[in-house]
Amino acid sequence: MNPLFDTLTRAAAPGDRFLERPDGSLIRYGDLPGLTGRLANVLSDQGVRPGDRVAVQVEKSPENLLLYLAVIRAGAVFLPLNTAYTRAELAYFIGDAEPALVVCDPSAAAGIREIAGEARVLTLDAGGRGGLMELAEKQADAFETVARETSDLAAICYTSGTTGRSKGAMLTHGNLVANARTLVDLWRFTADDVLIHALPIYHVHGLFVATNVIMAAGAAMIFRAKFDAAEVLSLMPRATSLMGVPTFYTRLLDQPGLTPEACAGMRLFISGSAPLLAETHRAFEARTGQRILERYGMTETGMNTSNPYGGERVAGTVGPPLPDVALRIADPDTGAALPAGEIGMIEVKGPNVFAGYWRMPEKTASEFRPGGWFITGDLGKIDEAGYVQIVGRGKDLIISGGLNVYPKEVEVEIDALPGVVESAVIGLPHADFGEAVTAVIATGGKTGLSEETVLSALSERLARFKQPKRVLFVDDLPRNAMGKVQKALLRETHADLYGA
Ligand code: MLC
Ligand code: AMP
Repeated sequence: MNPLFDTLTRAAAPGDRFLERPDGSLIRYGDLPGLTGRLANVLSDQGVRPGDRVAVQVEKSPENLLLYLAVIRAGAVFLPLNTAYTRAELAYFIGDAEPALVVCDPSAAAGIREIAGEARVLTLDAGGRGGLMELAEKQADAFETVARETSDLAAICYTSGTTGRSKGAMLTHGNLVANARTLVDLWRFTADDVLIHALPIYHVHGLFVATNVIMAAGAAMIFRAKFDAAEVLSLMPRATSLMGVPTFYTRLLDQPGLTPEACAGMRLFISGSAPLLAETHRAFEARTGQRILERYGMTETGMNTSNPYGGERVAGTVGPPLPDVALRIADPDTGAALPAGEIGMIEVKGPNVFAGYWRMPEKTASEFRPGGWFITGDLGKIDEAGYVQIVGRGKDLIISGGLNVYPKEVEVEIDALPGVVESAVIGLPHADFGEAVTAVIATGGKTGLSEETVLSALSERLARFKQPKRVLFVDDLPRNAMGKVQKALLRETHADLYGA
């Protein structure tokens, strides 16, 4: 038994559609044993053994997804990496995870070989071609699926941390299977569904929520390399569902063609990864007659709460906990459970909760309370109807277009630049990305440092989405009586910077 591979590949009949490529050609569920078998044979030939990590930084393609399935089938651990990560960032991930194999874009291969250490390096390009697929073509279809326990690791997904050091969240077969099955039932996915898949597959939303749920239901997806609002709108008549970050929905609202008729065949629009403004929820309903279903999760836990399919989907809330997830609101300092209606730390427990941070037992221990409650870092409350409302973040986190940016990571890079006394990185309201990363730099009254110099210095060091959209200069940063930088004041002062 291989819990995750079996769950993903056994729900459909062999002739059922799995994935429609941009050129209209299809992969059917019956093609998967051969396609993943060949890739799993390559992995085995390359020396990838059960439990080994396979790090993958490639453009989104159906072959990228097949590689994910092959890694799981071979009993190895899938380690997806955002394509925006720079070489400096990659060096850390590879050093920390010690993968047996790294699969990357051909344009990055030479650089990655320099930092790959013992790992083998294979290539896969945006068109699904490269060294990996050339080797796969020479392989046999047959591969004996490696048996795994539910407690075995299926994936490691890196998330940034408050300290600026990324942590690898270890997700087990059991975590991913439990969450996929729960969501299939809750959101009523069946083999008749067709999902427009326009999210990246290097983060849990596009990889586990979208792909795993669709496959566990034996449903189909229309697969696109990236989100394009006009294209997604044009696909709706052939689809039943869409999963996206709030930016998808604000960009769809800018499309004049977004009408009730255009979405008449769609039964479900799901949003998550960042707060969906109640205003967006209402505007979308006014334009389409459909209420977006908002859910809440994170890399470490998969999905925790969801607005109901049948019941009331309440704007500005993320709904009740999933049926198999226990959720409580606790005092952030003491961990004592708080009564309904009070604001505190959201803590969760359930089969979805990860197995800890890779090689960081102390960090793992500090994120759990006695009794096994995982501290999410999100602040919220539960209303009388049992719906969870997220009211803020205990963690100093910016979410831009559904991607997390920890200010510390950006500040460390800025502070290292000549002429910088110190910096504060904050998220400011932005109409497209929800929040925009913004740097406020103290120069101590000296001049000479420009926005361009700072941005160009950061471009080699940080992924594009982490780089500030604007850089502001001040003589000194505002501090409170305790000497702490007043980020709230900076956010207030510059709230209108992007006119959102
Ligand atoms: C792209 N850019 C971003 C950005 N995405 N900047 C800040 N934040 C982002 N999210 C940069 C580009 O590099 C480009 O830089 C410029 O902004 C404009 O790009 P664009 O063409 O408009 O962006 P686009 O490619 O359309 O991407 C926007 C997006 C994408 C929102 C569609 O970021 C996206 O798909 N986000 C989803 C992320 C996701 O999957 N999150 C889930 C994490 S899991 P330049 O060089 O042109 O200036 C999770 C758990 C859970 O959170 O609960 O789900
Ligand atoms: P990540 O580390 O990328 O998995 O991001 C997880 C974080 O995204 C959570 O801890 C929340 O802060 C945020 N998040 C996810 N879904 C929602 C949502 N529906 N509303 C508000 N915040 C969300």
